Amino acid sequence: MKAVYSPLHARHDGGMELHRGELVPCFEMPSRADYIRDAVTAAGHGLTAPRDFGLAPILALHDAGLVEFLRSAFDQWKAVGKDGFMLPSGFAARSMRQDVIPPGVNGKLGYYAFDAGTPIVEGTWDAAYASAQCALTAAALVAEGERAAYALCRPPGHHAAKAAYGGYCFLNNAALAAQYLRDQGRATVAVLDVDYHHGNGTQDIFYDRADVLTVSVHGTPETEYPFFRGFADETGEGAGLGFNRNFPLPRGTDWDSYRGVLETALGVVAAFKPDALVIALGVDTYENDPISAFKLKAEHYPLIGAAIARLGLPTVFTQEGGYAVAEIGTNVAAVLTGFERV
Ligand code: OKP
Ligand code: ZN
Repeated sequence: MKAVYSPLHARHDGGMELHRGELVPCFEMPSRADYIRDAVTAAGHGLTAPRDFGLAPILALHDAGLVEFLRSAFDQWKAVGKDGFMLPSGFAARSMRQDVIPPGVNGKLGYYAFDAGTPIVEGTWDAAYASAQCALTAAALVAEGERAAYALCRPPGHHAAKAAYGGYCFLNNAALAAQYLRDQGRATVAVLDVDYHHGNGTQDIFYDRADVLTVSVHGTPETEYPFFRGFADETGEGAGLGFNRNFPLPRGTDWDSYRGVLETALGVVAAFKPDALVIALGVDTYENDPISAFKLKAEHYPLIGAAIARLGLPTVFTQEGGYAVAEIGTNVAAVLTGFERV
């Protein structure tokens, strides 16, 4: 399948994240995309550049204030004499006002971010915008008749909510792909998130809608990021009630435990009878991932791809996590190859 790739991802670089009490170089680093690009190319998936769909699809899903902040954040940072990377230092947690949008850049960081692990650098907007266009382009390829397409999104997107960013994510690439397919006449779309971390942003964006089913299989928020979303009792609201499903799994989950839950999640997707599918594809379920705790091995990624393919749906893959950098490319390519062999 075609792999949509932009070199602009590399502009998002140089940030540090607050990780378990220490400032460390961001695990979500540019070399991730280089390894993936090389591996998917070697596996025969041709690279293609993204088209530019502009800001309209982004503003259709995300709060205008968030988008304007992401666009101008680093300029605001420079205007107060700062350089390097931006992290928030205070959040609107319980007891704080939720209705105040602070006028200053440090307050806005805390208003729009939900963690201190997602640095903004000078090139972050350019990279996030290009990443979103990669997802939209992959969705367009599928809308135009391709069986499947892969968006090599970096930065990732599945944690980005309507009006909040975090978890290395700024714009929700998988949601943009799903909405694009809806806008092109697919009446119903499912998003299945197989990243190690709960896809809280995608859940948030579609939580009150019945036309887009969101399903996520992930490390339990009882111990795993993002901690405050991803529980099994989050099933949607209003018209969307019953159209969100979460499958939290404990640390240490191996393939023997994972495979059955994946089949259950795929069964939920199949029962919805969607017209198209978006896979939020993280390979941080890998046994050697430095920030995750599942035990999947390289040999299991083709099986995941094949299981997805058996749904028989037009499918867009968006790249999400995966931080065992040297193995991320081969694990991603293995999913795509496993999919195509069915
Ligand atoms: C992104 B994706 C917070 C650090 C927590 C966040 C992990 C984000 C994973 N200070 N790290 O789902 O792979
Ligand atoms: Zn993840």
